[in-house]
This record gives sequence, C-alpha cells and structure tokens, in this order.
Amino acid sequence: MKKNRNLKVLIVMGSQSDYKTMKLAEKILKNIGIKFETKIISAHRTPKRMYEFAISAARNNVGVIIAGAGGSAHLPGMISALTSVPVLGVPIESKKLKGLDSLLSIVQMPKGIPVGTLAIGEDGAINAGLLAAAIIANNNQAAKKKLNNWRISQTKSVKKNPR
Ligand code: RP5
Repeated sequence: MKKNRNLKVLIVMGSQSDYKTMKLAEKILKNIGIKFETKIISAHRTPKRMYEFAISAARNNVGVIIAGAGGSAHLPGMISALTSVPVLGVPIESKKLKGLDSLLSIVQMPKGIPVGTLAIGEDGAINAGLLAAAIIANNNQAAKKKLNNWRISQTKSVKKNPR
C-alpha cells in the first residue's frame, strides 16, 4: 500500500460544552504543526452526522480520530465501531461524577473494538493531541521532526532547581 504522508487528525466532541477541554488538543496540534479538523458530533443527538463522519474518515485522509465525550460517553466507541482509523478517547470531566463516568464508559470497551483512552479532562486532551501527533509522525518525517522538537523544548523548559 502507498504511504499517505498527508494524513490529518479529526477532533470530535459530543457537545459545545466539551470544547473548553478539547481545544487543548487543538492547541497542541497547532503548536506541533499537524493538520486537523474539529467538529461537534454527538452519538445520541446527531447519530447520522456521527455515522457519515466515521464511515468517510479513512477516504478523507483522517489518520487518527480524537473523540471527547462526557457522561455515558459512547461517542469514541461508536466511532471506533464504524471505522478502523485509530480512535483516542478523552473522558470529559462531568459535573456530577467528575468524569469518572466518562472514563469508565470510554476505557471499558469490550474486546474487538478498541478505544485508546486518555486521562480525564485537560491532561487527557493534551496527551491525546500528542499521541495523535506521534501516530501521524510514524509515516511523516516532517511531523516526526516537529514532534521531537516540541519534546526537546518541553525538556528544556524544566528548571533544575525550584525557586
Ligand atoms: C455528552 O454530554 C457531551 O460529550 C458532554 O460532555 C455531555 C453534556 O453535554 P451538554 O449537556 O453540555 O450539551 O454528550
């Protein structure tokens, strides 16, 4: 199979209210210089939209999907059921259960349909961006260089002594 070096990341989330968390995934990808698109897609409120995006992801050059969802967070699992493009799930911190509901929903996928699950909330969104970049970088030397530079600058930013 010919290697496709122009793969992008698709960031989706169940609700506008998830964006304050998921924009951190965007920020990381922007910083590193990886192409992405962002959409609101809800498994229960916009099931047809979810279906259309999921089944067309591979032919639309999507190399990784980051899906953020809160509560009974079925969006990442449903998308993964519809495409073999890798799906990274970000459990959104919910009001009542602080995101434990989202985490358990996303992480406990039964065997056969995987979702790579990140931490609850902001850390998860940032790491989803970094992990998506690393997956894209597997087949893209320029992206690999940018990601490595980002990591070097993170290392340099850690002071030796506290003040
Ligand atoms: C989920 O329900 C979304 O992912 C969001 O985290 C949660 C609450 O949504 P809103 O009621 O804020 O739209 O589908």
